[in-house]
Amino acid sequence: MHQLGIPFARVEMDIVHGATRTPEFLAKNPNGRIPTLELPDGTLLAESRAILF
Ligand SMILES: N[C@@H](CCC(=O)N[C@@H](CS)C(=O)NCC(=O)O)C(=O)O
Repeated sequence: MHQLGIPFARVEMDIVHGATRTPEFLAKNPNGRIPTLELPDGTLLAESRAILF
């Protein structure tokens, strides 16, 4: 996204302490993993290769 000049906000997730296993995060990505990309319209994308594509 840096290379394409697409603005974004990066949110640090403390995976060691379960930040990606909370109900709030699992509602965004049921796999409970990062990266997870949230678009301005609320669309959510998981899986790094899918996000890159
Ligand atoms: N296949 C996934 C793998 C993602 C993945 O394993 N992410 C790790 C961090 S690198 C993670 O979220 N681990 C937290 C956990 O499993 O609770 C992708 O390429 O996006």
